[in-house]
Amino acid sequence: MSDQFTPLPEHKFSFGLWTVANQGRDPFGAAVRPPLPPNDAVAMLGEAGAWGVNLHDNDLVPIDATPAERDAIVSSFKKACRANKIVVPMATVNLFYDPIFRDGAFTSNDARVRAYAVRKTMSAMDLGAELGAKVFVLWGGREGTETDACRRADDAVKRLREAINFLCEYSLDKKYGYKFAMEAKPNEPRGDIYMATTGNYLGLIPTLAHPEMVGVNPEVAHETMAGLNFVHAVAQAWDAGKLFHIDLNDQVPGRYDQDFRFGAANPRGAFFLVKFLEDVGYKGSRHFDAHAYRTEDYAGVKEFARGCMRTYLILKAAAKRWNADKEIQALLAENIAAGKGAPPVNRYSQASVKALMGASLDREVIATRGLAYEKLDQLTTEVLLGVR
Ligand code: GLT
Ligand code: MN
Ligand code: MN
Repeated sequence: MSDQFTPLPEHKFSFGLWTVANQGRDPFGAAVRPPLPPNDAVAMLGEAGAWGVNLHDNDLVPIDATPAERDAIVSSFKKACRANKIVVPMATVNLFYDPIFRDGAFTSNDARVRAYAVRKTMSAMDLGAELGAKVFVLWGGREGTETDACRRADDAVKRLREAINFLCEYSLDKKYGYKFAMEAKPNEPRGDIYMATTGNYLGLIPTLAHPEMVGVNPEVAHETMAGLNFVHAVAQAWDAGKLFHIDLNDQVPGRYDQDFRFGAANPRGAFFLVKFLEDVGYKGSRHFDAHAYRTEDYAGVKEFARGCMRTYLILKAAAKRWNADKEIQALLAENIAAGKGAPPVNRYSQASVKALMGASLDREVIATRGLAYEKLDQLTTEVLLGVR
């Protein structure tokens, strides 16, 4: 049955191969689902109505595959994508699973590890380019510490910068046209990760050799783990022209890395996020980096994938109602109108200083007027709960 919340290619919903094929392993328990081969995962995504699939190199090609094995896997995967009308908008590299990365990849003290990590990333870029990916995500999950005795933290930052610069040159050299999207996380699997928040990356990017090629991939769960407001991080990235990708999922603050279905934990936060992305006209993938509960079989995984997309579209419809709500818009407009006639401070000049100094700005009067945010918030709740 299709309704107004049925996903379409134009919605650009994508999933990581590692998300739907996740077998439900956790630090305390074994896999609860049998392996799902990549081609079957693509078929499932096609049935669920997704548009794209994203992958790490080793989600598709085992780390020890021979070149001939690699080529056979890739050509059969391409066929599966075509047959299921699924594209590969983003690729990434696994720099966290293999024991060689136990003390980091690009930031490791061991130059052999750094070299291996850069070379592995170059191969992953080749793979992504072959599949049509234009965005390359780098998640530095192991780029961190348990003890800061191991290295000076600014050495780690320097090494990270060198690696990103090297990889930008490789993309230029090969004419891959990649945009790199850097993904932050505060901790897990390391005690502390160097690039803890999206803001950290927004600070690093201008120091790179090719800042125009590098942006961010903020993840709901990761900023939430850091106790931060996700929409604010996304908004700053957007304002900087750096929102190259986004990882949608959900997370309760103060818990383990949950990667819940989008909107499962904090539908209100998800609403403001969807409203932001739709209001500003974000054109990139709506990528779900989430896992089905460990209680599920693959029928449940498919429900999980459908749920992520359906919730996004329900919230998008709610955002449209919110924007069209006369009472909500009137409250917002009244707050803006209250400041009418104030001297502008958007550009400095002798005239603007003179106007500013001469203006009457009565702080007591200004602070007296209630802002009606209680009403605004209640109306938002009513939109969200479907009674407006
Ligand atoms: C890993 C992590 C995610 C990253 C992926 C990209 S892999 O599952 O938890 O947040 O986006 O490397
Ligand atoms: Mn992620
Ligand atoms: Mn995550």
